[in-house]
Amino acid sequence: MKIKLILSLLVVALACATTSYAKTIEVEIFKKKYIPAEITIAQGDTVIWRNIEKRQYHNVWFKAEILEEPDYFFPGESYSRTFDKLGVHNYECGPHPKMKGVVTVIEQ
Ligand SMILES: [Cu+2]
Repeated sequence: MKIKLILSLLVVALACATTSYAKTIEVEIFKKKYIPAEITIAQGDTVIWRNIEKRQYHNVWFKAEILEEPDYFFPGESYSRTFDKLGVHNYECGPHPKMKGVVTVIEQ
């Protein structure tokens, strides 16, 4: 009985040690800048962009991948995307094309 319990605990411990969990990475938007503008994440991670401006709206537009411009989001609001495709994903802000960012997705 005791050995069975110890064995099952070992199995659980091993499973925890070998599983890598997807993370959520935060990018702030302030004074018409993505902060940080360049991030590197692992496949399956999610990026959440938080608008912390006083009154300016923005969006996050992966122009090469998504043809239609996404909705704007306002101070206090956020936008998120989960990345499954490896590689370099460039984005910009629709209403402020000088605002640019890069999400590089690497293998876990
Ligand atoms: Cu903007």
